Amino acid sequence: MDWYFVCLAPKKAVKITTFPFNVGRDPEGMSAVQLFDLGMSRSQFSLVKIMGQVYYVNKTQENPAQIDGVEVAGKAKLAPGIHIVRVGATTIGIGTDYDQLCAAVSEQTVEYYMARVGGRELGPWTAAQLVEACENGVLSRDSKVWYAHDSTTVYEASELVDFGPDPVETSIAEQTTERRFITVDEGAVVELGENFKCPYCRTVSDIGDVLSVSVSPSLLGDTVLGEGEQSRFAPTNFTDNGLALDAEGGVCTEIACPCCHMAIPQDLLQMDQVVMSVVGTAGAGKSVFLASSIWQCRQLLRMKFGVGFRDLAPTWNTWIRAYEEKLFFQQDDTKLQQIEKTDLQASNISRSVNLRGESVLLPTPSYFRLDGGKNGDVERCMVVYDCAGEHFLPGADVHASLVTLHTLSADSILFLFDPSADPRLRPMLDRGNGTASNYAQMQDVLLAELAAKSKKYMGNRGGRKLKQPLLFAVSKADMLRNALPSDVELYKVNDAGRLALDVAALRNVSDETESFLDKTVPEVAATARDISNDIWFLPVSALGHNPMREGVRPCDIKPMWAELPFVFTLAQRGIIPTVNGTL
Ligand SMILES: Nc1nc2c(ncn2[C@@H]2O[C@H](COP(=O)(O)OP(=O)(O)OP(=O)(O)O)[C@@H](O)[C@H]2O)c(=O)[nH]1
Ligand SMILES: [Mg+2]
Ligand SMILES: [Zn+2]
Repeated sequence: MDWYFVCLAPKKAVKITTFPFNVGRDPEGMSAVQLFDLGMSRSQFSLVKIMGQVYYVNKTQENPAQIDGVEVAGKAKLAPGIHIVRVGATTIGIGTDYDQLCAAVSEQTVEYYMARVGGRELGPWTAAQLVEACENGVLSRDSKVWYAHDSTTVYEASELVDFGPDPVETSIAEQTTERRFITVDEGAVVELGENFKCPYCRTVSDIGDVLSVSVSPSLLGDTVLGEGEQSRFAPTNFTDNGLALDAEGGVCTEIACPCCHMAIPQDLLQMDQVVMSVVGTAGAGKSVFLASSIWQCRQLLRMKFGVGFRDLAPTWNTWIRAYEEKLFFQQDDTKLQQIEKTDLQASNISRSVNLRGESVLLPTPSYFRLDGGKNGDVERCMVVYDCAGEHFLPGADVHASLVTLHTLSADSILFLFDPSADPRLRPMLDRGNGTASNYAQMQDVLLAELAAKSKKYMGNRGGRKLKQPLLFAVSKADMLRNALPSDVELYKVNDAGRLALDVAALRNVSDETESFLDKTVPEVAATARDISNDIWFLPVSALGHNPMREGVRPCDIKPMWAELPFVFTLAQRGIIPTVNGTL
């Protein structure tokens, strides 16, 4: 009897010839299927055969599966016939009758899709709507399509929908006009035909559609960015070495997003992005934490883990540089320094543009180049955003303000929970000599709002769950030093003699922190668990002590695990090694 694995979104059909057969985001072994579903673990489940019987074995505690409508956290016997397995946002058919399996899965698959046609994003569509759009010509074979919850992997429509046999190849090579871009230093040429995601408006575009930024003074004024900016244009004339020429013959080296017209670092087009979003109510410590953690990453990541962490190019990272300078780079480090409260319209971390006749606020991230890593071959761009706490309040709609949209598709979300803003924790705080205080705020509302937005805008059919890991950090943990774990060694040398993240030790820290929160602020911990299957509770302190209301003296700053959320994110992506378990 043969067993089959069928999945329609993404389209995969496998006759299983070798057991165990492994499924996950990054499964092991030769007999395996990889599914890029963030609601799944790297190693989600295995099908094993014991004495002729096939069993489903869930390999992770985090994401239970539903098999034929019943939740399975461990093992289940699969009788011959057909079974529908739902895990993450993916629907899978496993069984012995291939045709019946395909029919059953297509009935069950209600995954949502987005598509891009003529510069516009369409969707979310169900699988049936996607097929319809292909049949009635809205989408063509090579239209770009992606899952609403994961726009980092973009497919051509023909990879997901059956368009019938390939048409006869026509010679299109002669018609295509050659376009290429060269980096400013005339280094690597960026290949066309690939996609990139704009870090400002989050639109996925073909690299070939990227605009150039004019340089000639007479071409000042842009339709989207306003009078003060050079116009953006689709280049048709180039210098011999491939640089675009503007209408006045000026040689242009800068490029811009075809949708929001924001200038984009050229290097970004050649690199995979790792997006980190920091979320928290006003005064939770986001800006201070970013300053401290990025400063720590610059110092520690190469030294400890062999991962280079530096500005992609200093021109792009003005706000984070200014934050870091305040806290860590002062001539007189005994003078009080203050990072200003981030304003809703703050011009350092956001910018207003005119998109399709509507005024919209876009975030301006900082970019970091990561290199080296576990096998020495990593080159990624870490994209980091800061926001004002008020941006996350219910009603701050993502359509008018795209400043928080990155959170929904970020690779990891760092939620900073401020113990000094919860009246129940205040009596327990050890404030030392510091006088800084914060207003009482309902912080779990923000988490619930985040999950609701994720559902609304990302087509998260699974309900309230986020798709990416949630790092629930108790910020300002210096004030809870006696109640939360702090003196734990989280980095350990692995068998290869390299420093690695100790997953078991991290799990202990997380469990201890979680049980403290369960005892003191139970509904906050419960809301966090409610919206995430992959959640870690970490105590962090950007400053290591409680500062004065008027500011902090740089010489007093002793960060505690400030780099940890970054180390975690890089370890989860295989860039930093792990010991005692996997993430
Ligand atoms: N005890 C202690 N206090 C901190 C720490 N980090 C920040 N704070 C305090 O928290 C205040 C607010 O920090 P910010 O980083 O400005 O908060 P934010 O989340 O960026 O706030 P918005 O910009 O309003 O959204 C600081 O001025 C400090 O007084 C820390 O590690 N320990
Ligand atoms: Mg701030
Ligand atoms: Zn854009």
